[in-house]
Amino acid sequence: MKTNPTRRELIKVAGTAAISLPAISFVAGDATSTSDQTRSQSSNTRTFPKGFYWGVATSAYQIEGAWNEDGKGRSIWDTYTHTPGKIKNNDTGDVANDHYHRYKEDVALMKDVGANAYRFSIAWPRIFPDGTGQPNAKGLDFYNRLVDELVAAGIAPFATLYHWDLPQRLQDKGGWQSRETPKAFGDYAGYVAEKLSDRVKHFFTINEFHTFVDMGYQGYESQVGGGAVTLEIAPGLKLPPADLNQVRHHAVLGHGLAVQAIRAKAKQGAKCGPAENINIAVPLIESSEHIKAAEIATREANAPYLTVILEGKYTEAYLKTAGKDAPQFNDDDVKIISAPVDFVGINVYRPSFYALTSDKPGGYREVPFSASHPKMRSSWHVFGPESLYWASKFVQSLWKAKEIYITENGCAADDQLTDDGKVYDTDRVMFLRNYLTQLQRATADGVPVKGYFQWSLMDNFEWSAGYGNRFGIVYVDFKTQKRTPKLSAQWFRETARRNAVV
Ligand code: GBH
Repeated sequence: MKTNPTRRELIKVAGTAAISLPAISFVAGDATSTSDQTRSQSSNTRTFPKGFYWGVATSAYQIEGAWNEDGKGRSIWDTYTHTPGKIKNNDTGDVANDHYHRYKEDVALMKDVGANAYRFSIAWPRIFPDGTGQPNAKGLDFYNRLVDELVAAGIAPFATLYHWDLPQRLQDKGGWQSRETPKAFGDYAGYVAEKLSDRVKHFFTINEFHTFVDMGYQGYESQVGGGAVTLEIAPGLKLPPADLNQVRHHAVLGHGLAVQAIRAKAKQGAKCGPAENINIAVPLIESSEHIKAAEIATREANAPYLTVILEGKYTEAYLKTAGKDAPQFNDDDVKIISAPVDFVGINVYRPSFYALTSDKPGGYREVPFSASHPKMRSSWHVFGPESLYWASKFVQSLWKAKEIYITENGCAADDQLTDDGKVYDTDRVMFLRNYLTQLQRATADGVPVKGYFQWSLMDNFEWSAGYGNRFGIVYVDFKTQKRTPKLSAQWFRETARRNAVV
């Protein structure tokens, strides 16, 4: 193992420090100008593979605003947030970060924080105001301008086609309960891929099947230390189990139809895959039998989503447990659902549960979180950095993914602007360092993780929590729209620049 940097490396480091960088600096002389002697020796071994993407992520409804401009149709989130009592403080995304008008400033911010990739989502009702039918040229123009700006800045655009803002017109016709919605989604996906794939080479179909279906169509109980919290999002329905399972089926069918349409319409070289908040069972004890138990548990915990997408069949246990409530489907459906993908995107925030072996059928048991298990700011946000290691590892071991992207990871914090105009989010820095250490461990094991997207570039509309839960590495004053990079932005930039955990 190398302990001292070579002269060449020192020159390289000095060289990078000399490039004039924007003003995110909290301490006089940051790590680059400190003598390398004082750097942790292990930092030499904490590097990521060459060509790794260091990205930041956002989604359309959470940042764009301009909810009724340039011919955009209504989405279910416009309806939901305009219904009093649904969102904390009755906040809405009507203006949000005003990104629709400030996208140039925001692309410059991405550059400031050292990102070389950006994951954003496209608002379906901007492109097809009614969900289907005539496209709205002005809606597409916005994404053309954004993509051009990114390319000019040397930032790779990664586009998500569905981040929950379903056209209200489709919801009126049954939304994801109807088989027409996955079809309409496929058509929309093909249209966007055709128009943007000369510049956008990575498309994610659907963001978080598990979240938008289970929280949107039934309400979801999330296990945390000492109990559970109930989570709900638009359209805020409470369907019985059979109907819920049918919605789940339509969601993965929509993904499959989108994959087919992208393959048919996109320029050569465009790649696609899902972006799922994988349910992740973490082995409480890292010995082979408990690891095996957690792997089995992870496969079952994702049965209606990633497992059927990547295996082409529902697991026996899922169908057996669902019984008469199992989804209605035919063989063609599962072929479409499991159309080969180029990569698997996973959003990882926490362990779903810890697992141990068991003699009971199935071979694993879930261990509840202790009442004092540490949490981040969000009610559901159990702290568990190893989840990032095991999520990546199991996606490879279970499904032999060729490429994996961490499409989201991050945390909310009680960020305060201090008198000196800065935000010292030490908890977020702690969170990121611990999670990324576990991701580096996965890449060192040979797991093909190609990139990491920090959620989020900047504070934004955090769904039911409104603007209270700040997830950004850039602070946003929602009265003035002023953006201020936090301490974590400086940390992220340093990590991206070194391609190593710092
Ligand atoms: C993501 O959602 C979203 O993609 C993004 O828009 C959002 O802003 C961000 O994360 C931060 O919340 O019992 O383990 O299933 C993540 C939302 C996913 C929250 C699932 C609660 C339930 C915890 N969540 N989760 S679990």
